Amino acid sequence: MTRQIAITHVRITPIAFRDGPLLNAAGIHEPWALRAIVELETNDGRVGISETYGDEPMLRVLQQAKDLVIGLSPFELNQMEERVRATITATPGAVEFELAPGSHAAKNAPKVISTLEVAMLDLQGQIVGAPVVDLLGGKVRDAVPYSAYLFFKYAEHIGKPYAPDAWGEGISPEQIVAQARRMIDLYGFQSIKLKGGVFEPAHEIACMQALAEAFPGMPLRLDPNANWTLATSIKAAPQLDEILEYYEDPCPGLEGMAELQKHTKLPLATNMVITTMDDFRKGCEMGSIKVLLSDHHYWGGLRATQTLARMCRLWGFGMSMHSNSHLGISLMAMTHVAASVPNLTYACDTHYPWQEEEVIKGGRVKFDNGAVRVPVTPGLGVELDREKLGELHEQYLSCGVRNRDDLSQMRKYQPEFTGKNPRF
Ligand code: GKR
Ligand code: MG
Repeated sequence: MTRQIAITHVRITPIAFRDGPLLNAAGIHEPWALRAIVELETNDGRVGISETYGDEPMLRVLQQAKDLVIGLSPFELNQMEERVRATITATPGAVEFELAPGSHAAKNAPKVISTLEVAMLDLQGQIVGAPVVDLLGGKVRDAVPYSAYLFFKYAEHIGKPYAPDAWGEGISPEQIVAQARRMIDLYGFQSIKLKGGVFEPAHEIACMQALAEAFPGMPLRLDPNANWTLATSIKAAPQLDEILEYYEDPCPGLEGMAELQKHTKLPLATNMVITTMDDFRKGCEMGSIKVLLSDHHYWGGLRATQTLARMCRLWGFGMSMHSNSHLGISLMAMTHVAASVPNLTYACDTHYPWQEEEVIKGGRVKFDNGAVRVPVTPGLGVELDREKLGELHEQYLSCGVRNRDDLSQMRKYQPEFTGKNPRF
C-alpha cells in the first residue's frame, strides 16, 4: 500500500526572519537570517516538510535536486540518497563562509539529502501514524535538553531596520550574566554556552568567570570559533579548566586542536574541524577532540546523525549538537534525532531564543526546564502555517539579503574590520 504513495510535487520557499545583532569571530549577524522551507506533496494529498539553509548556493542545489524525488515513495530514502549523490556535486569555486554551513559547497549532497530525508520521514510518520523518532528506532528520552546560547551583541542593528530586540546590549560581564539570567528565566536552560572569538580573550574569560560565579555548578562552554591561536588557547586553558564542561573550537585545524588537547585536561569539542567522515578519521588518528557537535543539516540527515553517534560511541567521544539561526521545523527535526541517540552526553545548542518569528502552526515551540518534549503525534509533529510562510517569504523578497555575510555587515560598523582569523 505504501508503495503506491508517491511524491508528486516539491516546493521550495526561501524565507527571511528578524535576527539580532549577534557578534562572532567573522563579524556580526545581519538583520535578516535566511532559511528555505521545503514541502514534498504526495498523490494522496499529504505534505511532508523540512527546513534548511536559505543562502543562494543552497537554493540552487535544491532546485537541481527537486525532480529527483518525483515518483518516489516517501519510504525510498536509499533511492533518494543514491540519486542525489549521483547528481548533486560540490560547486567548484564557490565562495564559502566557514561559520555558515549553508554556504559549504563541498557539502551540497549531504545538505540536500538531509533536507529531503526530513520531509520524507515526516511523510512516513503521517502515513503509518508514528512520530519520526519511532521511525528512528524509538526514543531513549522524553525531552531533549538544550543550552542557553549567549552572544556578545549590540543593542540594535546599524541603520535601525526595525525596533530593537528585548535583550539589550551584551558586552560586559554584567550584561552577559544578565543575558544568561533572562534566557534561563524564559526557557529554564540548565547549561550555558557563550559564543566567543569576538573580544580579547581576557575579556571573554572574565565573562566566563562571571557566569561561573553567578550560576554555581552550571555546566559552561566557550566557543571562540577558531579565532584564538594555538598559543592563546594553551595560555587560556588553565583559567578555564575549573569552569568549563568543554572547550569548543578555540583554535583552528585538526593539528592545532590535537596539540592543544595535550596541554589541557578540558575536553575539546568541535563543529569546525570535523564536519565530514574524512575529518572524523583524521581527528581520531590525531586525537584532536573528545566531543563532537553533530548537525543533521550538513551531516546528511537524521539517520546519518545516528551513524555518527555510533561512531562517537566507538571512539569514546561525547556528543552535543551544533546550531545556526533556525526556526521550529529544524528544532523539531533536531529534537526527534537527539531523542533517539543514547550517547547525547551534553545539552544541544540552539539559536532558537534569538528568533521571534515562526513558520509553524501554533507559534513558537515551548521549552520546559530547558528541554523540548519529543512529539508523540505523527511525523515531525509540527505543521506549516501558510499565512506565516507567505509573510516570511515576502520578507525574503524585500530584505535584500541573499547570502549570509557577517564580515560585510561588520564593516558597516567598523570599516577597518578585517575578519582575520585567528585574530587573537
Ligand atoms: O550564529 O554566529 C553564529 C555562530 O557562530 C554560528 O555561525 C556557528 O556555526 O553556532 C555555530 C558554532 O557553534 O560554531
Ligand atoms: Mg561551535
